[in-house]
Amino acid sequence: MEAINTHYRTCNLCEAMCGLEITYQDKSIISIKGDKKDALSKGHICPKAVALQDLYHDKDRLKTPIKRTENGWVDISWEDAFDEVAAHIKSIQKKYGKNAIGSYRGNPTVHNVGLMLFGAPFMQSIGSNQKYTATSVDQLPHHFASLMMFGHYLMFPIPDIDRTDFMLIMGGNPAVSNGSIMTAPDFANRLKAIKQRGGKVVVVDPRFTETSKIANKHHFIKPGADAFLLLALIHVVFDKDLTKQGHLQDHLNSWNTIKELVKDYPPEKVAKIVGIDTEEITALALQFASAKTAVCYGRLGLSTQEFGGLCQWLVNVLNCVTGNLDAEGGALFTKPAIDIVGMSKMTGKTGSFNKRRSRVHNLPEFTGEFPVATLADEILTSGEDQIKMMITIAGNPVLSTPNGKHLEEALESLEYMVAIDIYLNETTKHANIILPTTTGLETPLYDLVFHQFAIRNTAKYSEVLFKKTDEQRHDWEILKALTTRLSGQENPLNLEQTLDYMLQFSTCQEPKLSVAELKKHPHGLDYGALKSQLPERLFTEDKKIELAHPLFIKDLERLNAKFNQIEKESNTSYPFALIGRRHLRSNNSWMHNSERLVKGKERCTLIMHSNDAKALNINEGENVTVTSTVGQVKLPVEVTENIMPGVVSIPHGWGHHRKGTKIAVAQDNAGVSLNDLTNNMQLDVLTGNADFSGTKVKIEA
Ligand SMILES: Nc1nc2c(c(=O)[nH]1)N[C@H]1C(S)=C(S)[C@@H](COP(=O)(O)OP(=O)(O)OC[C@H]3O[C@@H](n4cnc5c(=O)[nH]c(N)nc54)[C@H](O)[C@@H]3O)O[C@H]1N2
Ligand SMILES: Nc1nc2c(c(=O)[nH]1)N[C@H]1C(S)=C(S)[C@@H](COP(=O)(O)OP(=O)(O)OC[C@H]3O[C@@H](n4cnc5c(=O)[nH]c(N)nc54)[C@H](O)[C@@H]3O)O[C@H]1N2
Ligand code: SF4
Ligand SMILES: [Mo]
Repeated sequence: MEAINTHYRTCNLCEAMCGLEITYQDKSIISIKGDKKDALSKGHICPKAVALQDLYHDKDRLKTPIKRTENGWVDISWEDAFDEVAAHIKSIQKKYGKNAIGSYRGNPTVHNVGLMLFGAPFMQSIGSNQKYTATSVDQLPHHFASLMMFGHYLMFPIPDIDRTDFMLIMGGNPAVSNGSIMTAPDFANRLKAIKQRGGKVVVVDPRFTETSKIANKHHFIKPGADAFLLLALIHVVFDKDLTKQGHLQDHLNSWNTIKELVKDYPPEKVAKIVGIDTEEITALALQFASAKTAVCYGRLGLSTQEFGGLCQWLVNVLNCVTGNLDAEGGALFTKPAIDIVGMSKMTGKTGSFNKRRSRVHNLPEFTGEFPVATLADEILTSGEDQIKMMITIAGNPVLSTPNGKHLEEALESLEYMVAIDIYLNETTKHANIILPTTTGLETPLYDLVFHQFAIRNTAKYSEVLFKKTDEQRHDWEILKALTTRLSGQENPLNLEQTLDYMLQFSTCQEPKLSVAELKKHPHGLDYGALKSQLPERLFTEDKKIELAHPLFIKDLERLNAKFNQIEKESNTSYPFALIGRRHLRSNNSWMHNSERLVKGKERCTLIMHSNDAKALNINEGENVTVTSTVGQVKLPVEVTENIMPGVVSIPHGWGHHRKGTKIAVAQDNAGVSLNDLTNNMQLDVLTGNADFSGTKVKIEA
């Protein structure tokens, strides 16, 4: 027996970047606790971190490549697997053209430094423009707004939560999700601290969420109506002369255009559609604009709706016209040690929109990718550039993208599919070859992305805790091996060397950092709170913020048409609006194989308001059928007052009943998939992002 050791690392499961203190002996974990000395998280963790050990010990996890044959899955050596995959990519491209290879990269990609650094060259070596990621079922509207307003798709304004006096949270539930596009571990206590220093927290959400419970005030809102509310809030700010330009006054384009545009949206006009009284909307705007500092934070529920692009634009506009953009206590831009945004000054990669359109549904490209809404049809529709082979990397789109059943059908029709993943699950079971990777405790970590979205500038490198076995491969090793075979050139650098290169290349920290230096600081390095950086940081040509890009102005026509349509509409065949929800012990679709996390009360339930339940004669715990235009599921009901009447909620990421997977615990706790009800053709036409907030459904006992 070895002695008991302590290891410090960052949790890779969500965006909060919590520091962990792990005690272990040999290959057994004794405890996983929050690292009190961590530069950012100061000891906070959630139950998922403890389950990192389950992931490490999970018997269902794949460790070596498997290949599908007529007699089922068989083992295959790494070298044979790499050769076979590369040969298929080449032969399919020879037969059908470069674009016949489609790819989908999922959420854990951004939590995995190996996938981040070796993914781009791999994609380049394939050279197909049929690229898809989870971005278009998530934060695409944020990128869109940043590109149009600040000239860079990654320039996200981050709420200065620790110094603000007023926080308006729309479409986010950070008390459960632990925050997103805002790395702020221990969100709940940071919100409580706002109240303790005399400030205010207001939540706008169709559900009275866990975050709402902490807030001073919660407003129910009808799903999809946020753009109207934001326009009305900005209307009041202008109408009552509460605008503030501050240090940005010479750097704002289209101020008068915004002022004119919002005249059309007084609170009394939108109140009914939004579901919030005129007086309440006006009061909210007045409180926001007159607070010493304030910040509006709009997250997933605002992005994944019909007007996601407009919403994220208007959130930025509200912050800007009240003097809270690039200002302490408002929303600030970051400058991390590896500054991907800053590096674009040299690489020129600032994002792109509409450089080409997708083949089947004519949807716009964004920064090299197409909306995943169209993926299934790009596989199923014949013609030039039809996808014949798919590569999925760290993604489970069968459960995580709208109309999953349609995608299942598409994946089955492929000539060939490869999955780089840790499980044989709902998506990877369609592959011909699965290339399994190390994960969690077996991998090193430097959060390239989440340092860029964090409320403080910090830097931290986590070393491997448990060395992988000789037969395992890291994600980056797999990508590198395939890239070499495709390009004919071997990249001489390994992961650590590549990271070192980036630390040297990045411009911010003096003296320059290195991996060796970071290793000396296992709790991370703190470079302090965010600071004002505008106008210097802007990537727009004229170094000004574009407050009213023509694309947004044009999209208001679509919003206005919606206004007139809702006025007339009475959709009786599908009377309920379906929204999603997250749970502290889930992580999208893939942590349900941990007994520790799934045990206890069933969580894949339909939440429904008691008045609605009564009207339909439905009792707590009863099974109901939920039907949308694309599918049907059956699940138990939870009756509550904590959701807006007319709105129902099902968590996403479940539906593990599908046959042919190897995730036994998840299968025993299968639930149903929300995305068997959502419609892939329901999207934000402006950005191409999926719209699954407010899917129309009917409910039967
Ligand atoms: N209706 C509805 N749909 C949603 C959402 C919603 O709120 N409602 N949320 C959306 C959001 S925000 C997101 S981000 C997407 C997520 O969409 P996806 O990324 O497609 O789905 P995940 O469930 O995160 O699947 C992650 C996959 O990566 C694998 N994996 C885990 N760790 C590693 C690793 O280290 N290496 C490799 N190679 N593989 C790994 C897992 O086994 C799993 O197959 O879902 C979206 N879908
Ligand atoms: N425990 C846990 N943590 C996670 C994840 C997880 O699966 N589990 N996933 C991670 C990922 S990938 C992401 S992107 C983040 C997401 O983090 P958040 O953005 O906090 O996402 P959600 O918790 O889904 O919160 C979205 C909220 O929007 C509300 N909503 C739905 N429709 C509307 C609408 O039309 N208007 C308004 N105003 N609100 C609406 C929902 O009721 C919900 O409360 O969480 C991350 N953290
Ligand atoms: S909040 Fe996120 S980063 Fe922190 S321990 Fe939980 S899953 Fe890990
Ligand atoms: Mo996400």
